[in-house]
Amino acid sequence: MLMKGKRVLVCGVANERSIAWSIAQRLHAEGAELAFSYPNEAIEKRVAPLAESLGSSLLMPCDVTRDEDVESMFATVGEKWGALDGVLHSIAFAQREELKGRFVDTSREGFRLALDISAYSLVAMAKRAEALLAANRGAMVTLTYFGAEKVLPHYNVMGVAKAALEASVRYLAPDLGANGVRINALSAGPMKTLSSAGISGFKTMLHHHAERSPLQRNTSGDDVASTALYLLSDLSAGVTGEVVHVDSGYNILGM
Ligand code: 0WD
Repeated sequence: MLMKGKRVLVCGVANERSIAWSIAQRLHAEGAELAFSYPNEAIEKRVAPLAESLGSSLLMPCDVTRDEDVESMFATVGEKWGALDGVLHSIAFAQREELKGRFVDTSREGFRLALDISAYSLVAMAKRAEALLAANRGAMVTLTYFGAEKVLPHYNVMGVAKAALEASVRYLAPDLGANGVRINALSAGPMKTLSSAGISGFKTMLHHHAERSPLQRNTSGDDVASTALYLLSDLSAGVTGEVVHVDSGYNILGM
C-alpha cells in the first residue's frame, strides 16, 4: 500500500469519466485518505456521491478563478488535517468557440480565461499548499497535453495554456523544492471526458492516436492513474519539475 497513512487533495473530478476520478480511485486503493473540491453546485451534486463512495468526508467548494476560494479551501484542509501529502490539479477550461476554427481568432477574454483557469490556478494552489505539503515532504501533480509542445488542430488557446502550465511546473519546482516539496506534470494521451468532448474533431484525434502510437492503442484511465500514483508517492522521491508522457508513446514520433 504505497499511500497508506497519506492524505491527498483531489481537484478536478467533474464526473466518473474524469481523469481525476481514475486517479482518486487508484490512490484510495493504495490506502490514501482523500479530500475533493468542486467549482459549483452542479458539479457538487455529481462529486458528492463519488467522494462518499471512497469514504471521503472532506468536500470543499473551490472555483480557482477566485483567490478567496483557493485560500479558504487550504485553510479548511489545514484545520481538518494539519498537513498534506499530495495535491492533484486536474483542471482546465476554454470557451467552446476557442476550440474550433483559427487560433488567430482567439479573443482577449477567451485567452485570459483559458490561461487563468488552466495555468495560473496551479500557481495559486501551490502558494497555499506549500506549507501543508512541506510538513510531510509531499508532492503536487498537474495534468497536461501534447498540444503544449506541438500544434494540433483545434487545440488552439488550450495549447498555449498548457505550455504556460508546463513552464509554471518548472518555475515552481525550485521554489517548492527548497521546502522538500515536489511538483510534476503528467502529459496524458487523448481520453474521452466531459472536457475533451468540447474539442472540435476530438473523435478523429482518438482514432489517429490508436492507429499511430507506438503501443497502437489509446491511453486508459488506469495508465494515467498508475503514473499519477508514482508521481504522488515516495517512488518518485527524486523527481521534480518533469513532464512525464503517458500517451502510448505518441510524442516520440516524427511522422
Ligand atoms: O483527453 C483528455 N481528456 C486530456 C485531458 C488529455 C490530456 C490532459 N487532459 C487534462 C485536461 O486539460 C485537464 O487539465 O486533464 C485535466 C482533466 O480533464 P478531464 O478529466 O479530461 O476533464 P473533466 O472531467 O471535464 O475535468 C476538468 C474539470 C472541470 O470539469 P468541467 O467539465 O465542468 O469544465 O476542471 C474543473 C471542472 O471540474 N474546472 C474547474 N475547477 C475549479 N474552478 C474550473 C474552475 N473555475 N473550471 C473547470
